Amino acid sequence: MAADQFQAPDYFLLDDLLTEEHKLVRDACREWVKREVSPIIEDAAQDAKFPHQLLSGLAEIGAFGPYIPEEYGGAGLDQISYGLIMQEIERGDSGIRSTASVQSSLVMYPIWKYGDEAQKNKYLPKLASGEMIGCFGLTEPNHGSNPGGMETKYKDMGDHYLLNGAKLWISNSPFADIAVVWAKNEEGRIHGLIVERGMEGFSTPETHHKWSLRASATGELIFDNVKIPKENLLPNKSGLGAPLGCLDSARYGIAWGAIGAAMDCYDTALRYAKERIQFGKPIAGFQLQQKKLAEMITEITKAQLLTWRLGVLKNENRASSAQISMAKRNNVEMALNIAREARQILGAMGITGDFSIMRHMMNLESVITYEGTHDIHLLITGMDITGIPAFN
Ligand code: TGC
Ligand code: FAD
Repeated sequence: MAADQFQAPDYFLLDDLLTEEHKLVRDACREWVKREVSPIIEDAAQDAKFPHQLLSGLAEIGAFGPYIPEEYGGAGLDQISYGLIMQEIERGDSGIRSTASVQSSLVMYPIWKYGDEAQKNKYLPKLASGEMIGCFGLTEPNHGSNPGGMETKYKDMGDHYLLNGAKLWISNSPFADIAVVWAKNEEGRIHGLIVERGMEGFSTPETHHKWSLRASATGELIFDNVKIPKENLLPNKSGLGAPLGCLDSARYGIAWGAIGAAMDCYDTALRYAKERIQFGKPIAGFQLQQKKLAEMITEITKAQLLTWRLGVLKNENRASSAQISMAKRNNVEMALNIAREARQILGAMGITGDFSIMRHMMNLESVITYEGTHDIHLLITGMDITGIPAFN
């Protein structure tokens, strides 16, 4: 793959809206992605291998628990810094951003928000340093968009719980040290449980042959009479709102991340269009190509503004779940459309691994499905504005 020449578009001078700290955090991540991710990511994706060597670097740039308080090992940053970190990592690859999203928002967040002091002290510092990697088990073979119907269940056996069931499509599961798993108790109430690798009856087979997120490891979580110590139940929140609350945080990060993938596709296509000569002049000089590029930068700019405003609201604890859904849905579709158009600007070269565009495009086919499908986020907006749920 050619050297990473990425130059971030900032058409409306949005850097003026960022603090010095935001820019420092963002620039450090940007440099790290150029140095550590770009040179190896194409091979990792082609080989369908998660690049484990990136884990310590992700921890060093603060990508594991950016907004978790420093007393628990997190970086203690605000929500805009968190977003910018996700943007920069996904500029490199959505699969690497997935690992950071899951660790921060789907593993550290529920332990921080719903766990007790002993659980926070036991797990959060190790998760922040990357010494421990986590995954999040909500989706099941028969329950994707409707997690409330989950069949995974646990029984109170007096001195421990007994967990049975299965989760599917779980990012990081094949190598995670712990899993935050959502299961129903005997009354049908959903609770979170921390399941540790090595517990008898717990296995994590990998899902192979993906055309998308190939540099991310995806797998199952299988629980066959797994004995869970009682102290591993997250005590401070139950019900479907508990896992959905974690998803709000992860979906927010994805809204930023998708901008990173879009910026990379736009920047690559713009550079290529200026260099590629056909009919005696750069293809960037043809109106059809300019239309594509002009529409891309317009859509990126709109997404940047929407997402920055969402970050401000999030910092003030005023961002609603429906606003987060709108941003996730808009930005992922925007990025996928830009990836498809950018791919065409590169002609045949666009289908090769010499450029990042096709990898982003295939990755985004997962991003538009996970953390709530494109349809589900539209229905969340529909419910919010009409007051009528149309899910069933
Ligand atoms: P509903 O009756 O609407 O709600 C049940 C309870 O949850 C509350 N709630 C929320 N709380 C916090 N945040 C949200 N976003 C919330 N949405 C709803 C709600 O107030 C209610 O609370 P309570 O106290 O009244 O019980 O639930 P429903 O069953 O009708 O479903 C609604 C729906 C469809 C929106 C929801 O199920 C949904 O979002 N489905 C999509 C599932 C999904 O996103 N799964 C993602 C799995 S994790 C993943 O994909 C990780 S990918 C990681 C990576 O690699 O980056
Ligand atoms: P389904 O729910 O079966 O949906 C199929 C289609 O029907 C979709 O187009 C959907 O929009 C549509 N549909 C469903 N319900 C409705 C409705 N009411 N109205 C209109 N249309 C509807 N999950 C985890 O728990 N943890 C993870 O770490 C994780 N990582 C993932 C990684 C990857 C690479 C992928 C691809 C998925 C991951 N997921 C994870 C699962 C993901 O969250 C689910 O795939 C997603 O929620 C959709 O569920 P489903 O695939 O079962 O689709």
